[in-house]
Amino acid sequence: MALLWWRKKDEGKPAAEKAPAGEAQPGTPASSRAQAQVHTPGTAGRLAPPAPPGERTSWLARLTSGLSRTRGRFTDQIRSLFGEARAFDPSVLDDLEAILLQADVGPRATTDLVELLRQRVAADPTFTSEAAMAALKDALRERLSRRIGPMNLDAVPSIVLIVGVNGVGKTTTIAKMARLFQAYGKRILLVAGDTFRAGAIEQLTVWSQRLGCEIVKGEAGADPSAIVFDGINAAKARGCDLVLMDTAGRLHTQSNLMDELGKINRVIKKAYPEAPHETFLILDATTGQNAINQAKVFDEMVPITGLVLTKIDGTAKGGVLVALADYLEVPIRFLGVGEGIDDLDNFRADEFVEALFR
Ligand SMILES: Nc1nc2c(ncn2[C@@H]2O[C@H](COP(=O)(O)OP(=O)(O)OP(=O)(O)O)[C@@H](O)[C@H]2O)c(=O)[nH]1
Ligand SMILES: [Mg+2]
Repeated sequence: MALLWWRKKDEGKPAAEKAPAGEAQPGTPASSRAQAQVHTPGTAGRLAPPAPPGERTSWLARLTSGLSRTRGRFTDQIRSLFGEARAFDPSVLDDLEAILLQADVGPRATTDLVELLRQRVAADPTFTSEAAMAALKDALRERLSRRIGPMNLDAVPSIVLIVGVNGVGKTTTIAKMARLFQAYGKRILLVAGDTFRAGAIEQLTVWSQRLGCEIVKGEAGADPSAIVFDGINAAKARGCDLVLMDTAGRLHTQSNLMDELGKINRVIKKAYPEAPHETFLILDATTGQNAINQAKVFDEMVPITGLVLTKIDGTAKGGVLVALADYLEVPIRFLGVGEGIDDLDNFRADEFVEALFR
């Protein structure tokens, strides 16, 4: 189900052709500078290998469970408001408006959705509550799927820069993404670009050991631009498929740290003009609509190409995805629904709506 664009590329490819994580490619040159900083972990403490993509069936269950708070406040309230299999009563639309706003769906989508139902019931006196529910689901699905297209991750190596404010789940998301891509036989390199927060390098190093993937890191307090530069060269030299770059958390109001992000982006481009292939802004779903502001400010420093919503499991306001899809030009790419290594997958609008209305 996940990562369809890569599965396509890999179809028919014998397993032996896929580079196993943590094993040097024969005959690949390695710059001495990069080599000095690349760490290939041993096998101690490693996670069990990820389930092959076709067998990763538990995601819908995880998503459904992750959305339980939102379902309790949003879906269940709408269901009881609409009632069952009887003529739709337009007088409930004011209450529907309040429920949508409380779930952080945002004013634009709220107005549109309420208006849609108002028109449908006006045009059809036999319009039922069941039909209203179906219309609501269709409209949500349509709004959420507007900007979804393939990710730009065909290049080898592909560089993904991960940015966001403090504590939103950047580093954990990198580990989960690495795990997801490893299931497709991809060789991953992590770059410890957060040299600012004490313990950040160690945190990513532990993940690299558990995942069994390589990591490029420097000293605490070092210039993160130098680390990302080394990371790109190491990935090229070692034939890695995907580079996931961690960065320090920064408030969008801290102009010096935001400027640093601009510099990181420029240095990446110097080492690899087509990179970063994707820049994902990690957003904590519990932040609500402030996420829209964060996205706008980050985008001024580094062009954001996709969003990752974490901590879906911690909010009753999962409707914020609809607001993000409405107000931002970039697609939602991944959802995080828990702290576990397998609690992340691609965002798919139909699946999300299905899980929301279970
Ligand atoms: N419940 C839940 N917790 C999450 C999720 N994603 C991350 N977390 C937790 O959020 C906390 C912060 O995660 P980190 O990955 O360290 O966040 P960060 O953005 O890298 O933090 P800084 O580097 O300090 O800016 C950790 O306790 C994670 O386990 C999620 O989807 N659901
Ligand atoms: Mg971090």
